[in-house]
Amino acid sequence: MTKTWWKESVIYQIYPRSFNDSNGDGIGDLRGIIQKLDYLKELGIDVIWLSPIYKSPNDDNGYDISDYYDIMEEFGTMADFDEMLAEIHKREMKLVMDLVVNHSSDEHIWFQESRKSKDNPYRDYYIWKPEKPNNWLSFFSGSAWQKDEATDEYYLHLFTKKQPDLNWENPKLRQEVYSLMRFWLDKGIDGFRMDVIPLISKRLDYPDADFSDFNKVIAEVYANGPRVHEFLKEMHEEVLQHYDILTVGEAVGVSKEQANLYVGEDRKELHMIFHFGHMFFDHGAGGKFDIRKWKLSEFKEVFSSWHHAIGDRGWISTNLDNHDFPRMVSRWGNDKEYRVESANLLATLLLSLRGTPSIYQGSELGMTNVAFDHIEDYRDVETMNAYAEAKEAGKDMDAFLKAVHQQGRDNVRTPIQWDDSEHAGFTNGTPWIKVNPNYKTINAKAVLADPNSTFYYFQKMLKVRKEHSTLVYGDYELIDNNSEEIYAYRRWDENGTYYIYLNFTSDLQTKLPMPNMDQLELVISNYERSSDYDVSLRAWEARIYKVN
Ligand code: ISL
Ligand code: CA
Repeated sequence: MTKTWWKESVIYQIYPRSFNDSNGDGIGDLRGIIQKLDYLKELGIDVIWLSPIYKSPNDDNGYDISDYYDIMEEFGTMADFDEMLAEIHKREMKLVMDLVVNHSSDEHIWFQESRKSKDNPYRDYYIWKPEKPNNWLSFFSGSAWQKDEATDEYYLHLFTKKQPDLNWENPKLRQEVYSLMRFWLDKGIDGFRMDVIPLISKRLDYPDADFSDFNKVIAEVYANGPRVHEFLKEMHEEVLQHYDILTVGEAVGVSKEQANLYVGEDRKELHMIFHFGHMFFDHGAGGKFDIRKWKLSEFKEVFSSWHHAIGDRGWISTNLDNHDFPRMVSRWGNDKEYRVESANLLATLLLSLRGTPSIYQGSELGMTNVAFDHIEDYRDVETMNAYAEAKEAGKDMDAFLKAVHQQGRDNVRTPIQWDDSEHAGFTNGTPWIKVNPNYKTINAKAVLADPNSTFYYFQKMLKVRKEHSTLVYGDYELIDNNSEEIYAYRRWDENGTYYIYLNFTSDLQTKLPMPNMDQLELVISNYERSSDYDVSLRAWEARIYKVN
């Protein structure tokens, strides 16, 4: 297996709107990021993935771009950007930008032109049909086709109607994309996270889909279209191969069997993908707000089977949350009495699997989901649309709000809790979305003052990954497949063998599948070690051993 910096790096995702506000307008910004770079350096991450900062009317918080060559006004200026990039590089960290090119904003000049007339030179930058060709639905509720008055035709939008899909069949459009990518790469950025990249090639027969299971439609109809690999190879040839960068595709709808078609080293497409194995698996047939219970054995199976499916041929990136999914500690851990322990256990998992880990902002603080009482306090377009749809359908709205508390995207978009002052020190003004009321106890000031905090555990675990390259490159084997309490696995290569034990319950676990104890040296644990507990695991205890 080839060894390279982007396999050894750890990514930290910044959602700029919610990170740090430097000028009191209630919105996080680039200068706010600059102020916190020393904090990130101290944590020990290598690469910052920045959610979109391009000019945008913010229908979907920047995932609707109206100018790929400019910075969103609320976030700052190009000069701020250049300074931020220089400051990141000065600290020997790297910057990966979000590339959102499945769709643009309807306010992009291309779409403004495109919608004017059928013979406009930009008409073919988007996908227009005289009639709705099928029953496709948007990810964010309602039809995926929107009628536009000027020409009386329909355009495709897989996300909101302010996010028209770009027409990748058009070679001119593809060249535009490659040009804008070069613009940012020539500025010196270190790579791209590619938004919904498996969706760029559409099935040109536009078949009807069966929406009794939306995630199945994504996988079987929207993603992995006939020309997707041709387009990615062209992008690699034209742009990517000329730079020493990290590329990671958001692989919505990509199965583990298809994954190496995107990331196989011989394929010359992407370096790695974020997979959705665990991200959708608690969704019922009715989608994310129709929650299904999961078992630990299923969770383990996701990571095991993805590891084996990719094998030594390709690479993946792993995350346990991001700006679209609930807080990791609330989703996979216990965000009440074992919040700190379980956040640390999840960090142990994330940082001891093969694949480039990505930590979402605030995880290192042990930040949790939020439960606003009123729908008016929510901001996310997905949540708002789904709420309106549920109401229209006469659903039980109290139950729906409860589902939002568990699954809504705003769970991870509340402002970062920097201290216990008003609005958690995020802003001097009024934040664009309310802070989580638990900021008085959960905040950066508090964790930095407490040697036993999540922050210092994450920091320590980041060091462990750096110092033990087996955790990066080694092979992986699950130990006790069937346990619904313990996640245990072995990592090994020519440099050593490691055993990782994670107790995913709030009870003491005594039946550990342990090899000979006196050969084992403890590398890290999220509890103070006490010899009594060598063969048992306390609530949410995590331990890594090295075999001597
Ligand atoms: O948010 C989700 C769960 O409901 C996902 O289905 C999400 O829509 C999907 O992963 C695509 O996400 C990406 O593209 C969207 C944007 O809203 C997300 O924030 C982004 O990560 C459209 O650009
Ligand atoms: Ca601001």
